[in-house]
Amino acid sequence: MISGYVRRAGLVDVLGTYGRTNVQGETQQKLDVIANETMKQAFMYTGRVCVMGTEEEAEPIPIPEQYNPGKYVLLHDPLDGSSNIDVNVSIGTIFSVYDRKTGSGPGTLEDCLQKGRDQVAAGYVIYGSSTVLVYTAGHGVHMFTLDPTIGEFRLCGHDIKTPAVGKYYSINESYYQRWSEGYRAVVRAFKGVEDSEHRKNARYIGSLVADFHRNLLAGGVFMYPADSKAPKGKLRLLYEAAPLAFVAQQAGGVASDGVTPILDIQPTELHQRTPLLIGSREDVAFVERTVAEVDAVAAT
Ligand code: AHM
Ligand code: MG
Repeated sequence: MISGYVRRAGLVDVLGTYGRTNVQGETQQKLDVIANETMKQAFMYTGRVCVMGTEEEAEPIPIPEQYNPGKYVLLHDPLDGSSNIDVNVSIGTIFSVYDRKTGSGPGTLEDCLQKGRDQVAAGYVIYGSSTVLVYTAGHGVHMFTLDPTIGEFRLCGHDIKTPAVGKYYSINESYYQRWSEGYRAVVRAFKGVEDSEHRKNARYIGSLVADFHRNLLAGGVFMYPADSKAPKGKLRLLYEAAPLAFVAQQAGGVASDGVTPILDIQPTELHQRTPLLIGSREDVAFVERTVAEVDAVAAT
């Protein structure tokens, strides 16, 4: 349903802002609101979910008793990268699933605040040149393309693995002045300023799902570090970083906040932010090592 809205966005009246801001103070696009309502309607009455948490709402949404709250917790970013909607750039839906912690009845915040390591499933849908679903339930990463002629998702990639070293680095380089010396050194190395040993091609769409998806398939590292303006980073742990970290891990990649694996961070808030470093194993290790070394020297 979300894919349908996104595909027709220029034709039906769903482009532009909604005239409201969400809990993080960001302007909501009409499609953000539509995607959020679609997710809520789709999962409210299934009997499988006990609580939902979404980027678009401040508090968790418990499934009321009369709709038979189920055993799963669903966290999602219904439409990530929504600032790209009006210019027809790929956007996506990210989801994360946990077993509930509370015994029965409507779920609570406690059910939502679990470590990424405990996810039972996670993935995303990317609305790109085709609509593709990528998910893991802890047994590899699988990819399906929506075939619009039959309205079904068809398997197009089984047990996907990401290269250990990638072709691409992805970061919003306009924040260079705000980064620590460590991240500046990393980006200089990727640009081949001093030597070409670590040189890579730069790719940055500004849509996390699209940047992650490209790097998953072609190999690479996506970075959204903490900086002087966003000391905790921008991206959200529970419905952006953790689900993609689970997919990355199942594909042989890795994710951290620069120091701690994303999957080991214990959340304390629904909308908690985290720096994010995610992608090919050796590339992430190189970034972590360089940042630690250079920042340690810069601190003396
Ligand atoms: P959103 O959830 O409000 O769409 O914001 C998240 C998006 C990510 O998709 C993307 O990686 C990031 O924001 C881009 O941020 P920036 O414009 O600072 O580079
Ligand atoms: Mg988002």
